Amino acid sequence: MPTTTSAPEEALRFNLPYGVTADSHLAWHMHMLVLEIVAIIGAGVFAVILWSIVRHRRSQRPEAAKFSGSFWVEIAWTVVPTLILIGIAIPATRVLLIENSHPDPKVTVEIRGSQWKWHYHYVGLGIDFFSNLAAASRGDVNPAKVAFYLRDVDHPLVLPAQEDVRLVITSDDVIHSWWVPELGFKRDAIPGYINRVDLSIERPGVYRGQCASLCGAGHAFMPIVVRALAPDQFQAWVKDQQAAVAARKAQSAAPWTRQIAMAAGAEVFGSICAACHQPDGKGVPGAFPALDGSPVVNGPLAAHLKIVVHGSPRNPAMAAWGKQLDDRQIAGVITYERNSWGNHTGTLVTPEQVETAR
Ligand code: HEC
Ligand SMILES: [Cu+2]
Repeated sequence: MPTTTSAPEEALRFNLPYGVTADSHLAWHMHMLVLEIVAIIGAGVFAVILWSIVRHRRSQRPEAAKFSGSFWVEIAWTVVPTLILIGIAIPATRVLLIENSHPDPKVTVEIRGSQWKWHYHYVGLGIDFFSNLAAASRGDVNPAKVAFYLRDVDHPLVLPAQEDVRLVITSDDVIHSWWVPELGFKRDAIPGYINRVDLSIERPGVYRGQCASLCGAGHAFMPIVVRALAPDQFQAWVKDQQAAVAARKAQSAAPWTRQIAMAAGAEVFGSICAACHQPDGKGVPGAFPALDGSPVVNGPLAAHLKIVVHGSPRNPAMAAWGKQLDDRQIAGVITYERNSWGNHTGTLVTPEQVETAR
């Protein structure tokens, strides 16, 4: 089985994608082999059916022949399918063995699925972020006017091309599935269980996929975007990210002001909460309550802190964000909610208040 980098002629629009990893090419060739065998068998079976219909039509042979049993037919229809299955099993096993033998990776990324976003953690690099549905696909928009409607994210998974990469995949809540067709695999993200995939992407580019396991109301809203960069560009990206992390650390030592709280809150709200409560805070009637004008948001702080930190006891969609966000992020987002849209409580929530509420 050859593993060339460019798609052969047969890789037409409606076929399985030829992909950009060795595994996807192996899977593609396996798929073509089986497709050819199946096509030949199909043609043979239909030829016999057609021939029988024509040959034994009523005007030719009204009387059916009466016989039973045939030693050689029994032998043939046992032996021939067995040989076909063995003929498929040998190359298929070879592909599986090749796919499971990989060198140690240069980069390892831990992927966690959660309702309804992906969390990427670059092991040992100190880089960590959530990947959410892009804002342009949210709310009441015209899909025809949005490039990559429901197929774009705010922060793509950035990986080096031409280098060995390991992905370890798990979930924080229900079963999700991480699937980018051009990478040639799909792996379930299962809570309490870690699935591993090793890959090397042949060339830089943007590869898109989505969650492939029905995981609740927001299943269609957790796409995947992989941006593969040339190795030196990837190193530059890692440096940038690490500098940003350092800058954020330095900033978190700065005094907590209303301006800083609102900025931190706007970022958290836009990347996480807006998916359900909508960017304008109006929610989705019947599914997600409006925060604009909400009695909780405009009422006593304790109850507001409680639902954001510990989640809703009635509806698991409103998760315990205390587990995913730090004190400054939660203080920020609550301050933001209490002072945005039509809400003018004037409250400035501090990280210390969040810590006490945990
Ligand atoms: C996956 C959807 C989802 C996301 C994301 C989400 N929420 Fe909620 N939220 C809900 C639902 C559903 C309720 C109603 C819960 C109930 O009925 O008890 C709710 C209720 C609330 C309430 C109470 C509002 C009221 O009037 O009862 C607040 C405040 C709130 N959410 C804040 C947030 C914040 C802050 C974030 C982001 C950190 C967030 N939510 C993210 C689904 C979501
Ligand atoms: Cu999912």
